Amino acid sequence: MIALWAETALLPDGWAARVRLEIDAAGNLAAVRAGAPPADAERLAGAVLPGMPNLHSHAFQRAMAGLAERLAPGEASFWTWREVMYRFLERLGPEEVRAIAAQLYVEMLEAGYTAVGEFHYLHHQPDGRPYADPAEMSLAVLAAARAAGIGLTHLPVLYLAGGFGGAPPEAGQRRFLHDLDGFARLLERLRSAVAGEPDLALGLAPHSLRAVPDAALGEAVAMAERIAADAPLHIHVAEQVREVRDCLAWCGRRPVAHLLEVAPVGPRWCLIHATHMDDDETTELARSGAVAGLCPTTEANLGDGLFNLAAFLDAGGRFGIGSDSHVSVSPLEELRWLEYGQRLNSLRRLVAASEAAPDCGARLWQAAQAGGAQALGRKIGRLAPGCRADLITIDSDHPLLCGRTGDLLLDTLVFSGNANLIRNVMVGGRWRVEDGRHLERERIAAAYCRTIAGLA
Ligand code: NGQ
Ligand code: ZN
Repeated sequence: MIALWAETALLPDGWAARVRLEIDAAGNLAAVRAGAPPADAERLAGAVLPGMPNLHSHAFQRAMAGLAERLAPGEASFWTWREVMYRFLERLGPEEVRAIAAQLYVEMLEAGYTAVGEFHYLHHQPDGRPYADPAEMSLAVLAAARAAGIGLTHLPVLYLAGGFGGAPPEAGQRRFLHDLDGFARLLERLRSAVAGEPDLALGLAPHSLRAVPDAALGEAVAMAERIAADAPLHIHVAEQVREVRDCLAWCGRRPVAHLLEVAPVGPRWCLIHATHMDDDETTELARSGAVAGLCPTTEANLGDGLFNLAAFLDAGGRFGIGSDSHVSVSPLEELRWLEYGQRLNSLRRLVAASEAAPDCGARLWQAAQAGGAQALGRKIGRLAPGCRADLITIDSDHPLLCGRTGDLLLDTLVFSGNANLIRNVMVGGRWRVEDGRHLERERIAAAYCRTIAGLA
């Protein structure tokens, strides 16, 4: 049993003073008490928050940051970026994926993310044949999560087609493809690979409506149910205007409307990039209880468009954040971009705030924490008994935060926290970051740099 004590901490009901946290041997919070004396507990400096879930990651793309910012002849679009990305991944095998993911997860932890949803589709060898062990790439991702000590929901991706209506896949997509039997075997294998590890979980991700025809989507839902009744289901849904157009041409419905029609979308679902929705789709998605998986820095980088946040929140919608392509690895930047996009577009301020939650930064942070935890299907995102002991401490001594407490501290952190103000990070009862530095930072960074140098 470990006991921690903090001057102030964000609990499910709001900020509390003099908080004692007891953590059991399995890494779960056993007791959380406000108004407690420090007694025998380890005293934490600064304010304590639950760690932030990062609900959408393609880990390998971290090593591509900055490599798609040079104009080639013609116009640059999401689709030309995707070609660059397909060429980049040709050079990656299991060793590379493990080194990149470990480095990324170290950076995530230092930035305050304590859990990640890894939307994993780089399954096979460059020529499309499975590795000797067909789960090899997934196992590399799990090994990276263990090495860095981040909580991980592994979301193996089902990918069958190159476009709506079962269009044939492109050559660049052959590493992603399975038939349904092969995919079911992969899932079985991964079930045992994560069993007994409380910081690892398994879900499933049909890549998109483009890549998974309706009938197979039904099969995917059935397979998820065999993992667990509430296993997370993630899907890319309506990121690009062209995707919406193509979907309309194919089935007569917009992507979110179509998904809501053909799949039992509910609280265990996470719709990544629900960017382009009309008003009906926005309220229907909110009512479904599913999480909108928003990735504002990637969506900005790729020229996707803006999510309709105000209407979605008004309808009671839930959202979480992901760093997706990892062009940026910072929950603060995701939340800030989410709000600033809305302000620039609507010529208003404090779009995410409401009468019940007037502090904009605090509302964004807490909503993303709850939505992210729901989407990852693990007991995280709350400092409450039974949840994983995943927490971060904020450097309240930094001049920027001088005199700031409670929701004003979160408002300041979200909108003005540029220097990293996160000091210590714990996952499942173990400290992984101390004084702003991951305990394995040097070793993991050196392995990453060696691997990347070998790619050139
Ligand atoms: C992905 N990424 O799977 O990595 C996608 C691009 C696609 C983002 N959408 C590929 N940001 O959607 O076909
Ligand atoms: Zn994605």
